[in-house]
Amino acid sequence: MRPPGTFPRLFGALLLVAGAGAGCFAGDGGGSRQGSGGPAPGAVPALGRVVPAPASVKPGGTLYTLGAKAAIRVDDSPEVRRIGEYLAGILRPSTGYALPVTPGPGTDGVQLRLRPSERALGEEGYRLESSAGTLAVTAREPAGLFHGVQTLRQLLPAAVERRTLQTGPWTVPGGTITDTPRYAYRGAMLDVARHFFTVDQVKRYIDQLAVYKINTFHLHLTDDQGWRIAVDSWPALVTVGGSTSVGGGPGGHYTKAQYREIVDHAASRYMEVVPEIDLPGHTAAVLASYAELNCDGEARPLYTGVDVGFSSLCVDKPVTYDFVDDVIREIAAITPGRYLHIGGDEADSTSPEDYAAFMAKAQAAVARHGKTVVGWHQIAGSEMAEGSVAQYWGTDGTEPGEREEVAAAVKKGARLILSPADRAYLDMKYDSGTQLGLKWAGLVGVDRSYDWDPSEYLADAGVPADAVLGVEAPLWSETLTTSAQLEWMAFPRLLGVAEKGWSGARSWEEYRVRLAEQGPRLEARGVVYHRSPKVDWPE
Ligand code: IFG
Repeated sequence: MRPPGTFPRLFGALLLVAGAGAGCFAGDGGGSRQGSGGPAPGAVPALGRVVPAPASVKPGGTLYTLGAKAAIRVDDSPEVRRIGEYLAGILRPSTGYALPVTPGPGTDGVQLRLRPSERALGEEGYRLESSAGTLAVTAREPAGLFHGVQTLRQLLPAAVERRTLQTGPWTVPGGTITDTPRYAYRGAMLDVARHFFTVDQVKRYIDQLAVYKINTFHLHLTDDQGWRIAVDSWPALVTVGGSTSVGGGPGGHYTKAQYREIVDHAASRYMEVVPEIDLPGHTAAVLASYAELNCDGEARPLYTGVDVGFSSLCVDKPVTYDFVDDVIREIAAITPGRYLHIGGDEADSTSPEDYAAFMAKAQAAVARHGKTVVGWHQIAGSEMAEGSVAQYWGTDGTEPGEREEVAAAVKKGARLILSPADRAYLDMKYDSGTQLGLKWAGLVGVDRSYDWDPSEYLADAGVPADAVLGVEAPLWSETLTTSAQLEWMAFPRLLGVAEKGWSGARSWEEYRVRLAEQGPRLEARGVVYHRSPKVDWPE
């Protein structure tokens, strides 16, 4: 349980004044120039200076230079053409080149080609070939082409990311990259309940995640302080439950059309949206919206603090299950993805027996409406539905018993998403100077955030590597209200979690050289990021 407290309004004023420059939210004065050793930049071949690290990098041959007359040559399919236009949208403003997206054959210019016969590339893999006369990205599936485009943009000079005309030359190191992901689930979560973020703010975050091959976007839509998604059968959830936020500021919510806009935008970046309706705890906004959902029939006041664990739906009332089924039915109907997250965390005001009974019914509702259950790992304390997924958010200090409960669920077939709070929680303070964020899981610097191996992480509890679907980086918003604040907390640690998901575990000393090169690229894209003193950021 985290200490009580409210979101000091001071932050809003301070941070507005500070603006969006990197390092403006830190007490540590931003990055330092001197490094602490580690391999010289030369140790990472130019072709391999990509995050996440590609599976296979074979530098060689001559570099490719993008010329003013180049075309982007694509298969004659709407989806590949759209990926071509996405790439053109990145390259045209900075190069000033026309870069027509041209369907049909032709090997000059940049090629984006689907090769269904390339089975080894799988759902998301790609091959990138660069030489004097060729720059080609090939993949078995469109998602692979899209990920290959993210690698291509990182191999071009950082200035290519700017939206104004830059001087070239626009070169790509020579060689071949063959790349496939280690894990199928590579996620990032945004808490829009503690503080609301608009559709455009969410789309901006999605676009930043796509650069690092994140493929799952978990939207934490409901919590004690706010219900953020319209439900036709229970309208007061947003008119009352969505009317405020942490600190008592303005609330907000998505209409179904706006939620669909987010889902479609994520899909255009090959990201699956996982909506979370946190139950039976974290439900103060629900209990304030509908008197009948309270055991005593009395509506509760809206809650704008930051405590957790004090709320629970009324497990004994049949109307609770009408509510649960209605909500799950309506959210499932507007969610094309496979998963529906039902939370299950910090239900400290629900007895274990009631929790198990509630979770059995809630999971049945998810299955009834055609989705696969995801829950925070406390769900392992109930009978987990067939094929369901537990999202582990423990820390190095988590009780062995809790880890064993998760391992027992895995033995019965549950799968895991790993989000260790003292590694992957992007709302943890970087260091003692960090003004934003929380520290209940400890201070999480960029190096500590990178210091774990998903395949081994729960091995001592008996969890085999193949039980891990992947990783996810949650960003909780108790202390965050603007995109600049989200970005400063998320970047650069998100890059390390994305690498865990795509590349698996690698050495910090090698990674920190590649991470340093991402600084100018983040800056060129206008992303606010923490210039951690643990990284030798270039000038
Ligand atoms: N734990 C709570 C979140 C949020 C978080 C902030 C989970 C699963 C602490 N539950 O993380 O609601 O308050 O770091």
